[in-house]
Amino acid sequence: MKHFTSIADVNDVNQLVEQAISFKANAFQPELRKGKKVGLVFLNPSLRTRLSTQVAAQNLGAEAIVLDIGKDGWALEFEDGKIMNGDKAEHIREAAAVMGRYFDVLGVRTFPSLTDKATDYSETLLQSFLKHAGIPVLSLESGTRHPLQSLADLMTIKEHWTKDRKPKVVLTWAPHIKALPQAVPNSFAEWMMHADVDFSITNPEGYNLAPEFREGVSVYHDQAAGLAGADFVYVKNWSAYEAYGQVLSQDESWSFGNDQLALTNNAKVMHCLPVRRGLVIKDEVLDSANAIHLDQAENRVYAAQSVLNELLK
Ligand code: AN0
Ligand code: CP
Repeated sequence: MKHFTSIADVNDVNQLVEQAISFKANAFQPELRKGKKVGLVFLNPSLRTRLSTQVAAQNLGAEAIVLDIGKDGWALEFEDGKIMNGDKAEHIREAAAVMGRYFDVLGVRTFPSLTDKATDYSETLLQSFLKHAGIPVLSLESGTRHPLQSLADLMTIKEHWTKDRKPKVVLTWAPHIKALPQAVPNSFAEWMMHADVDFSITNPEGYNLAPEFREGVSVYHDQAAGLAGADFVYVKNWSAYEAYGQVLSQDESWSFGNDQLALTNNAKVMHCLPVRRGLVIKDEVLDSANAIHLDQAENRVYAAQSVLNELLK
């Protein structure tokens, strides 16, 4: 594996998940990637990704160094051929190349603008890092995807599923007061489309994901119909893709509570976090035995460890 920016970079998804599960049973193996250096660059906030990736690197004997580039670095210019007489002090051509000389792997978090669909969906920022760093690049969530989250999610589903039929996995939209990226739901859908599960999506009209992230997937605009018989429900807000970046609905009847849970097959309820309690998922569900969001967050360590172990080979 050369980079880790989407499922397309992975040769063997099963092997990556199995390796993550085996790291969970035996996490501290500091001889494996001893002395390697991982740079983690954040253009946006993070709790889990930042901490779990650092723990993962330590477990492998590698060192992770974090740069909050928006706060502590020079303001970056991404456009080529510009005369830089504005507020940007450094070009990505130099910034990424310099970091490429310090580290063995470079992790990057870049949220989408949610204003310019073409720029976001062509992954302009992530592509600039890929082009100029000259070392393996690890997505810590980009404009369109969050593959470390999706790997942890797949691992969590695998851990919790004991029956010998395919689980029914449903991704449901939930309300939020802000415009959030489509990266988490896009990525979850992409990984579920490759997994041995029966996958479908439920979201209000106007909230369909980009066509490439729902190809061959049933989409229900009636949440009750979508949730019927689910074994796993992944709850997430996202902003509209078609009316790009807009909040078209804040309909709290889509908040995930006991009424929704009752429609499922006693489903395990998932969320990537951070979650707004009461709005996205109700306390009655988050504090119940059905909720497995903390397992997902814990598994972020082993997902990152599995990926770093490959990228640092
Ligand atoms: C971000 C998102 O929805 O993409 C990060 C999730 C991992 N969430 C928020 O901004 C609340
Ligand atoms: N789930 C997730 O990526 O969380 P953070 O934004 O806190 O890293």
